[in-house]
Amino acid sequence: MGAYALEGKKVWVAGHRGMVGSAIVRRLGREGCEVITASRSEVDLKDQATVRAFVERTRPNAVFLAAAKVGGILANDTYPADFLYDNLMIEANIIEASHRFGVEKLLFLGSSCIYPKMAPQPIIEDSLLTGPLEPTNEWYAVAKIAGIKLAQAYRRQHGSDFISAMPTNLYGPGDNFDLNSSHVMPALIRKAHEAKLRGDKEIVMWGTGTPRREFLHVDDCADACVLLMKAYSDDTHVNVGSGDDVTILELTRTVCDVVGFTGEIVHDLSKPDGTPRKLMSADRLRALGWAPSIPLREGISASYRWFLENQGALRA
Ligand code: GFB
Repeated sequence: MGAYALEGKKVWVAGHRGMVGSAIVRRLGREGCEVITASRSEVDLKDQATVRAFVERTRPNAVFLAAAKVGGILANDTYPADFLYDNLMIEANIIEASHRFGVEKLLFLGSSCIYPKMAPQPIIEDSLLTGPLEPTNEWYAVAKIAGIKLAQAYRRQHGSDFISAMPTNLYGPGDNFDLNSSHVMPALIRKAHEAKLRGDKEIVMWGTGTPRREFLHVDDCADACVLLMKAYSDDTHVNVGSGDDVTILELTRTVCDVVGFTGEIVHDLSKPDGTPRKLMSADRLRALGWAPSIPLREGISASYRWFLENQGALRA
C-alpha cells in the first residue's frame, strides 16, 4: 500500500527556494520527474485564487508542500499572528487546490513543535493533541496541526492520497542566518564566525543552554520526504528525526570548535529556553528503510562552508 512512482511525473515543490524546498528539489534530480516551481512574484501562496489558477494551469501530479513562514523561537514568540495566519492560508490554499485539480499525491511538511511541551520522550506520533503546547511556538504549531488534520480530512472525505511528515530541527544549505529570525544552529554558526573574525572574547548563547534539541541535516530530511512520497500512504503523520539530541550548550561548544572560535560562552537569560526537549521517535519512518546519513559535526562543518560561500549574498 502506498507505492507511488515519481518517474515521468510533474512535481510541484511549493517553497522551492527555502532550505527544505531547495533540498527536495536537489533530491528529486535523481527521480526522473519534472520539477515545477512558482516564484513569489508569480504566485502569492496566501491568495486562494492565485494558487488555484497556478495549479489549474500547471496540473502537477504530485506536490511537496514545503512552503511556510518559519523562524526560530524569538520570531515565533514575537509575530504570533503572522505565523498562524500565513501558514494556515498557505496550507489551506495548496491542499484545497491540489484536491480541486486532481493532484495524485501530496506531502505536507510540519514540525516537531506540534507536540505537547511535556510529551513523553522520545515522542511518538500518537502524542499529538495529548497536552498543552509550548507557548513560544503554539501559533506555528496550531497552524501545522491544522495542516495535518486538513490532509487527513481530504483523505477521509475524498480519498485524496495526502500525507504529512513532521521533521525535527533542520539545518543545512539555504538556512536563514539572520540573527533575530533564525533557528539556533545557523545563529550560532554566524555568531561564532563573526566573533572569531572580530577577535571577541565571548559569544552569546540565548537561555540556560540546558534545553535539548534533536537536529537533522536538511538533505537527510529531503531523502525521507521523497521516500514517504513514494512508499507511504496513510492518514497518520510520520516523524522525521535523527534520534539523537544534544543540549544547547553542547551544541554551542561544538559549533565554536568547528568554526574555530575559542572564546567564552555567556548566557543571555532574557531570551526564552522554549520546550525543554523534543526528541522524536522515527520508528515509523525507519520501518520503511530510511536512516539518517549525515552526522551532526560533519553537517555543521558543511553548513559553515555554505555560510562562508554565500554570506555575501545573505548580506545583500
Ligand atoms: O532553534 P530555536 O530558535 O527554536 O531555539 P526551537 C532552540 C533553543 O536554542 C532555545 C536556544 O532554547 C534557544 O534559547 N538558543 C541559544 C538560540 N542561542 C540561540 C540563538 O542565538 N538563536 C536562537 N534562535 N536560539 C523552533 C520553533 O523551536 O523549532 C519553530 O520555534 C520550529 O517553530 C523549529 O518548530 C523546528 O527549537 O525552540
